[in-house]
Amino acid sequence: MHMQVVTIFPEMVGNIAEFGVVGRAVDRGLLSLDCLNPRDFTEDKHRTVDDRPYGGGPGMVMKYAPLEAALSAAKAVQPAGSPVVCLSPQGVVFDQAIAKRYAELPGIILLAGRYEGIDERLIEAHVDEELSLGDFVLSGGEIAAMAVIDAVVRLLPGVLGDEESAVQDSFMQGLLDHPHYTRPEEIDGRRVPDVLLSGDHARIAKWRYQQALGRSYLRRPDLVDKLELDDKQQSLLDEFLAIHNKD
Ligand code: 9D3
Repeated sequence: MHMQVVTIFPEMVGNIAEFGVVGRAVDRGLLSLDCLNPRDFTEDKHRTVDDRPYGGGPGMVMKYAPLEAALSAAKAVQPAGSPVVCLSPQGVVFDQAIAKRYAELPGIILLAGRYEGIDERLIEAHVDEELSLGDFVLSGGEIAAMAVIDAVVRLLPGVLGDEESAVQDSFMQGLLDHPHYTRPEEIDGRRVPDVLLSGDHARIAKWRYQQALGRSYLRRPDLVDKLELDDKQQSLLDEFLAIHNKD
C-alpha cells in the first residue's frame, strides 16, 4: 500500500516509519510512507503556508495554493483510486470499519492541517473524506494521521506475524478484552485468578468470555447493546454482575 501524508511537520509523521509494526511493514516493502510539505510548494520568499481569516477572528488559516500543489504532487505519484482524506475535528469519527475499508485500497493521501483550519474551498474541491479521532482538541492533524496509518497498516496482509494476528474467537468480536496476567502469581497480596492456573482450558475460555462480556457491559454498554445476547450469554453476564454486586 502507498501512503502519502501532506503536512508541514513531515518529521513527526516520518518517525512512525522507524518503529514497531509500521516500521516492519516499510522494511518488508508492504508499505510506502512518504510526506509532502506544502511549504516546499510555496512561491514566496517567506514560504508562507497560512494567512489571516476573512471575517476576522483569532488564529490563522492554511492557504489554498500550497496545499493544492502538494496534493497534486501526491496524486501524480499515487496509484489511481487513492482517496484524499483530511484529518479534521469536523470529520466522521474514525473506527475499525473505516480502517478495514482503507486497508483494501491501493493507496491513500492523508492531509494533516495546522492552525485554526484549512481554506474550505480546498476541502470542497480536493478532499474526498474528513476523519476525526473524536471529541477532544489536538494541535493539528498529524497525530490523527499517524493513528489512522497505524490502524490501517496492521490490517495489511503479511504485516502481523501469526502470533499477533491470531484471529480472536468469533464470540469475542465486538467486546472489550478480558484481563491479562503474567508472573509472579502474587503482587502485594493480589493473586492471579485461580482459574488461570487450573490448566482447564474450557473453564479458562468461559471465564475470559464472561470477563469480556461483564467489563464491556460496565464500561462500554454501547458495545453490548449492538450484540444480540442469547440465554447462555445473558446468564453469564448476570452471574458476572451478581459476583461484582452490579445490576
Ligand atoms: C482550539 C481551536 N478550535 C477552535 C474551536 C478549533 C480547532 C482547530 C484545529 C481544533 C483543533 C484543531 C486541530 N485538530 C485537528 O487537526 C484534528 C483533530 C482534533 O483536534 N481532534 C480529534 N480529531 C482530530 S483529526 C484532526
